[in-house]
Amino acid sequence: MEQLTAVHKSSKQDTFEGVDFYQVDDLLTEEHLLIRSSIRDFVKKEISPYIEDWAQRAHFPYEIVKKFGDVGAFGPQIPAEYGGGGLDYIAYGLIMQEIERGDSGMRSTASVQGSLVMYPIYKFGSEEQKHKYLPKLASGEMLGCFGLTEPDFGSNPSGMVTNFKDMGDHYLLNGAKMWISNSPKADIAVVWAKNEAGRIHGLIVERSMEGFSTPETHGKWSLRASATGELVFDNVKVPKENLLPGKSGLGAPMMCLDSARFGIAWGAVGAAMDCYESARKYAAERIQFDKPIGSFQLIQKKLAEMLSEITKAQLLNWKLGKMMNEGKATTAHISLAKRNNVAMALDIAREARQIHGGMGITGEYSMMRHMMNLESVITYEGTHDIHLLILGHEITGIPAFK
Ligand code: TGC
Ligand code: FAD
Repeated sequence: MEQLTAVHKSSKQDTFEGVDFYQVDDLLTEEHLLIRSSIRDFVKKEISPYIEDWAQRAHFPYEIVKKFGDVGAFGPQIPAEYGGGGLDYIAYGLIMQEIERGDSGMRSTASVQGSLVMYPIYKFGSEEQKHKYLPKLASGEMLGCFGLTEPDFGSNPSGMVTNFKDMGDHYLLNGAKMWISNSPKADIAVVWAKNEAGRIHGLIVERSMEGFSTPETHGKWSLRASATGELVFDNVKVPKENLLPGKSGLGAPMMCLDSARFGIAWGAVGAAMDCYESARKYAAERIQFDKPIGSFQLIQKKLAEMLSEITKAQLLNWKLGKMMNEGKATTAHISLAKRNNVAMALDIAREARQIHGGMGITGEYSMMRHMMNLESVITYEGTHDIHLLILGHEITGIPAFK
């Protein structure tokens, strides 16, 4: 249970200056660099000093929602006329990278809002829905969540049983969703459910609707500063104007996932950079056998491999971002980056933890928190193996998931 103690502000200074071995910054525009710098400063001021305390107490800092809105972290890729940032996908990726350097749970809050709530409303919503919800979601006046996964349908969402019936003047929604980021605090949920013909549609469900509840999931060892919960629909009357009219079928939520998985591919690099930087500094300072541990070949091997993997992932992200901007990126392209970069970040978090020895298991350093967070990141938005199967399908033309 959350303790009612005052927030403990870390006295440690966040001095992160980036990792750029291959001068990838040369590929970015002035605008990209400015955006990254402003989000980096935001993370140093609003996340780094408090995140250890929030995570230890499994506390979701609701006040961060408005702050994310103010700094432009919600829907940067959504056009400005709806309150979004009107930015390109590389800018969006950089924002996710910087936030996840702070914490994957914080990035979850931002990427769910931008890619899984604002994006479907922008892409498939009516003009009325866009004007009603998008500016408030962009500013952080409203928080949203995305309900696709069910207790019995995770990797296989097409089997979902949550359903709605046409009652003439409204829809009647029944069923349950599980593992939903932001759900306990969300004002609205974009929910995927089947109609009487078994066709999947998106519906906007508001917290105030009778029969709708969002029980919180407790006891997580991962993403502890992110609020996760269920969505329970017990004969919820949903107004007909809350159905997203623009697209039906599994392809609709899958398009949202393409955008969110792209953000995760960038976010994971942020977590990896934070772990690498911490390990590099610790290796220079920690003395064993009368020398800095960074002078030992085995430690140098770990650091060299970390930097190599981060550099490859940065280049992968930049090229994928260009392809997203040009409308050329496919689901398989995005799967490759999400799968590669999250596994890379998890490996780096584990290796960096080892470089810190016993100190690495404490909250004095960030690696253990990143490592546990990344166990969720490697599972959500398609597990590591599901992304491998998406690539296998692309290569062979044969879907192996069923
Ligand atoms: P499949 O037969 O391949 O496709 C069914 C229909 O969907 C279409 N489609 C797409 N359309 C557009 N864009 C895409 N990316 C699409 N992917 C599929 C497809 O063309 C087909 O259309 P039609 O008209 O022919 O019917 O579908 P399948 O049932 O075999 O499933 C394929 C599989 C396993 C790859 C897919 O279901 C999958 O990706 N599963 C993983 C589930 C997943 O990623 N869940 C994520 C839940 S949300 C979440 O985790 C948020 S965490 C957020 C945070 O905190 O940051
Ligand atoms: P399962 O699908 O049961 O998979 C279990 C294992 O079986 C995995 O290793 C998987 O790779 C493997 N497997 C499954 N099918 C196959 C196959 N065909 N071939 C080989 N191996 C297979 N969902 C949302 O809708 N919205 C959210 O906001 C959201 N947030 C989340 C937050 C957290 C912290 C977590 C942990 C999850 C979240 N999810 C969310 C759910 C997430 O997307 C699912 O957990 C994920 O898709 C996997 O589903 P599952 O947990 O049911 O695992």
